[in-house]
Amino acid sequence: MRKTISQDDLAILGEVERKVLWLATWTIHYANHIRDSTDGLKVGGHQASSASLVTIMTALYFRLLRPQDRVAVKPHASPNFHAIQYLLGKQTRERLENFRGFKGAQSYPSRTKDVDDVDFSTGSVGLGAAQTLFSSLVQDYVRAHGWGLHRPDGRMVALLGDAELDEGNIFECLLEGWKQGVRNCWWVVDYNRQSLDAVIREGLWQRYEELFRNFGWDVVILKYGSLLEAAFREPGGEALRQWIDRCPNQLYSALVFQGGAAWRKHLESDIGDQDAVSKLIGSRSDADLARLMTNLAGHDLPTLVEAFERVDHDRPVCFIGYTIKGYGLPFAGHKDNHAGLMTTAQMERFRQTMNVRPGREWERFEGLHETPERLQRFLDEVPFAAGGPRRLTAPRFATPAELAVAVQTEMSTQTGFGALLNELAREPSELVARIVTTSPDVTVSTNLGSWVNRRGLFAREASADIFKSERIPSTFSWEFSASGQHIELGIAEMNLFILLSALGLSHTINGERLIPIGTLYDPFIARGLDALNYACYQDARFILVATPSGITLAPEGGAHQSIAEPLIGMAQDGIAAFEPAFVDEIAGILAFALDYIQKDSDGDLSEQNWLRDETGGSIYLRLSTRPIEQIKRAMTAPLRQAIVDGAYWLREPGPNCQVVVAYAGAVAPEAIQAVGLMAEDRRDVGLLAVTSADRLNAGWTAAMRARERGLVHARSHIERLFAQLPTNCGLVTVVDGHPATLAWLGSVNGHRVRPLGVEHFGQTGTIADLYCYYGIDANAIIAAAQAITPGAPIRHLKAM
Ligand SMILES: Cc1ncc(C[n+]2csc(CCOP(=O)(O)OP(=O)(O)O)c2C)c(N)n1
Ligand SMILES: [Mg+2]
Repeated sequence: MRKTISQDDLAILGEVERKVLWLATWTIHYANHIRDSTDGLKVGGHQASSASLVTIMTALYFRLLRPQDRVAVKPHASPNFHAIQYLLGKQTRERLENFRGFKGAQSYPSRTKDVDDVDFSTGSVGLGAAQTLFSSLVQDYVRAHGWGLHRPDGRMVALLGDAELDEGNIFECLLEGWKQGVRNCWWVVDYNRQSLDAVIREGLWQRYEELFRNFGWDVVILKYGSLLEAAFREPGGEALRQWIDRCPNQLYSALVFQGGAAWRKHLESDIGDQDAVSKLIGSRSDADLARLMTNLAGHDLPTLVEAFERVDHDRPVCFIGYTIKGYGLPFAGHKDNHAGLMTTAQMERFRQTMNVRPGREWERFEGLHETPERLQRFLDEVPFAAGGPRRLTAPRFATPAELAVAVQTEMSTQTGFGALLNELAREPSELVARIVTTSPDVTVSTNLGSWVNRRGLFAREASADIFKSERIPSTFSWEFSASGQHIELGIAEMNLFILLSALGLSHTINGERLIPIGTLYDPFIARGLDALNYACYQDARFILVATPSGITLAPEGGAHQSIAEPLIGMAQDGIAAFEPAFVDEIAGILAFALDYIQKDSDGDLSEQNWLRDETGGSIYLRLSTRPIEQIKRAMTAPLRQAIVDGAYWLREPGPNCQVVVAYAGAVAPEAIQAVGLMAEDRRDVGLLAVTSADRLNAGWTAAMRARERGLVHARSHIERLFAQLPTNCGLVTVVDGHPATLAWLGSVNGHRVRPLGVEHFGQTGTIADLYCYYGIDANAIIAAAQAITPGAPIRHLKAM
């Protein structure tokens, strides 16, 4: 084996490895057995899962990684990460003591909730790995555009559990990565052959190897440690190697758990009749034999360092590192160890083997052989920590207060969005240069075509549109270049969201801000929902445009109708959802969005900024393909503000108002029509245009909380809008989505409410057919109004 690490360095790295194992294990133990926990719930933690990655993480963090590298750490290895940062002076003892507690070190590494410079959050398995892949692509995007070239290329590294590879999004991103020419991406698989429930199938490493090679990755199998390799060179060593190679995962795990005597018994009965083997085994004590047999490469520093340092190319690499779950701990290898916690007695024994004196558990150099000075010097020189804070910043780009768009008599919100982007594409501003659009194979059908025609598709290597060079007429130019501003994805919504997550963190990861806009069909938000949630959790910033939506896409297919998405928009933390009806509204919302996504979110959200107007977030626009008659009006500043705040009166209710119709989105014509028809039979009817049920609702709940806490004058936008409504007036709400989206409006001032919306789906038909069938047409609105308000029958109800 090529020696790349001196004995001295190895010795000190070994000390650090012991320390990481101790601190991570102790952190979990402390939270469960020592810290006061009054609610009776086990704090939990995963000592076995964490221990599995200690050696690999030691080799990476204390030797291989550079400041420009970025890492997604397997969720249950979070204690290792925090321990490493503690050793490097980036994590506090208080937070470690408060592991899994309120404001303590997080159960899974968290960009937003941890303070010790987590690069990428993890938790939902599979997503962190995909994040590293897309972050490599984004790094290439940024550099290809000539930005951030003063910084060296970073490697995006994922530390994955082997069972994470069961997640479908892993395969989706591998294929996309292959298409986009991913590089500078390393995945290190913690191949402990155990998942949560049990020991995993035999021979998975071969499947993995073929899979990764198929997608153009280099694969490095790290199986045996240096002790085992040396033993294989002894007489009888080859037989030992064959025995291990044939040993089923379950048996191997069981023997790891049982220890030296069990290894001896099995080896002797299987291959002990060979003289040489018998000597090889016999010359070792039980403890030595156990140490030898568990010396897998994933626990062997020289092997790991050598393998990592040998990589001399930028192609993606998958390392499959054989490990033992719970390595170094009493439940190592036991199939039930996933959530197992060491008992106090076990911890006491472990403390003794680690040379840690009681009361000195948090001391960084306690129990190590090297002098504190030497250890400190080593830590001070760790390359990974040499770069200062890992969280970069980037200036914000000025945004226009207004966006230009030519509003036609009839337009859909989707065409309006396309027209707005087309106008933006003409602008030579720095802001527009930073816009990057992306779509999972629905670029044209979501109206991004003209933007792409002007700004081009991105690829590191240029390729021409052959249809164009062959002079075949086509509406769209499909030319790729390094300066293109659209990233075309295959049809995988998971990939869309993780790419948005990577693009939307570029300011903090690459120090170069991007303005990401992603489009997809509204129902397929559900397909990538966990990835969307993940992107929001990391505080990635992007604009999501979902179109078409609801049953309004009528003939296009019942299967594509979305019902729950407006509720997702309201409930999803970190994203402000809008459902406009008119194109001038989108112009206002988009101008707001371009600014909102650039705002800094340092610090906690307070009651005052629950709308995140100070801290910003991402944006979700739910649009439709239904052309509707546009309102000719001058956009004023107060109207624009009301649109952004979530609602405005399209028809102001009079002092004796009996009915208010509140609508959102594509059903505007039905609401307008119903209000017109009711006007003769109900007094002072009001028509409320809701542009964001999400912001309207968030403002309302925030104002209530504020008042409960003593800010008696706090008023939300919806409370101000409803302030003059008589208490006996009825409220009909209507949306092409689940009725609960607007039903809460009745609670604002205790008005009687009849929420209309869609609760079932799946029929094709014309818009009129479907609105009638599902009860969101003008007639349904009138019927609802009649049912909840006193007075004579509304004549038009019968007429319709
Ligand atoms: C999407 C998702 N589903 C389920 C879980 C619950 N879960 C956490 S870890 C785990 C299995 C871990 O196995 P592996 O990846 O091999 O990690 P190990 O602990 O063995 O290192 C599961 C099912 C999760 N975190 N995320
Ligand atoms: Mg595993």
